[in-house]
Amino acid sequence: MINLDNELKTVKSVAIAGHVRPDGDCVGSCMGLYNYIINNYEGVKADVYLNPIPSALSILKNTDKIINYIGHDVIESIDDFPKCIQGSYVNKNPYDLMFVLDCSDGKRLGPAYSLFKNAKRTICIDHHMNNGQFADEQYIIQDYSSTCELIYNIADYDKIDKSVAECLYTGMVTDTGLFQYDCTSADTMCAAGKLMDKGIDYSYLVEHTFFEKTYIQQKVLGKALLKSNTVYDGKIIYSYIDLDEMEELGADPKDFEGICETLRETKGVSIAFFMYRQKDGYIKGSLRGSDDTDLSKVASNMNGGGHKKAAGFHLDNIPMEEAKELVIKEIIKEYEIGNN
Ligand SMILES: [Mn+2]
Repeated sequence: MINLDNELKTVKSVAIAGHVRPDGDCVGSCMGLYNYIINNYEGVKADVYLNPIPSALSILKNTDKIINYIGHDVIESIDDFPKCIQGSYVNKNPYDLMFVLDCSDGKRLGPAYSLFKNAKRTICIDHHMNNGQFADEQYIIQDYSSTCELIYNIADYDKIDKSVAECLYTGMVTDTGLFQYDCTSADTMCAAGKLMDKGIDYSYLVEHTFFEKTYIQQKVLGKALLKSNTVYDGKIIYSYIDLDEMEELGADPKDFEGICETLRETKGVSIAFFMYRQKDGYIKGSLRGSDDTDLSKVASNMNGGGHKKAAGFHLDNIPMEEAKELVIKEIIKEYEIGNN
């Protein structure tokens, strides 16, 4: 296990990054670690690099300090990195240490992969099943609740202040579906309780980072529910939104968060999937399950990955009808392995 304080004692510059299209656990772990460092290690210069974050998460302290990069494609060379940065500041000097958080594969860093390749030493902290162990040092526990819980484990409790606790708590809430999914352990609950002891306003955090939706998000959800269908004896439910519908509703991909979870809550359903078409024509989808079907395997057969009960996939520019048939076939294949 990594000792955070031993790592931080010997370095002067630290970069922190997570996966592209960051979610609550990704932002929570990056900002939790960032606030931990700047609160406790005066001599260390820390920078966080992420894609623009969901606006609800901007209530977390110092998210305005994030260096935003645009785009999701991998950049290999540090010389090519500055062009995807908003604003002017890019440190091209290699960082002494880079933390890669909530990220199963270096390439999932997208443009920040160039920082990773440039860094003197790299540490990956993650809980994805298919983590490729690509950094110099790893702290990976598969199917653990969240990267935030792993950060909590390696941090010194006395050095965690309220701002760090808010970040870590938010990430744990996100990845456990408010302590509901079975990645939630007794240790998770103990960690959450100890974070509450730091004086965080957990009701406010949960309301604004977990439940709150914009009006457009509500309308998209309504559309997706109305359009949904069930197959395989009602065990599989799916829905999708194509580009013309997105335009009609004024929606973009960040408005689709949570739709798949809501579909899965349907009585009798074991597995839900939701798909939408990206501007480039490619299809992006998410999978949520509640039985023994390994959805990370379903997703990895379709250019994706994730966890057993929550995963994501990518398909080519094909008609939605065709995509739907393909995904159903892949799910049923894995359903029969997992549930027999
Ligand atoms: Mn996570």
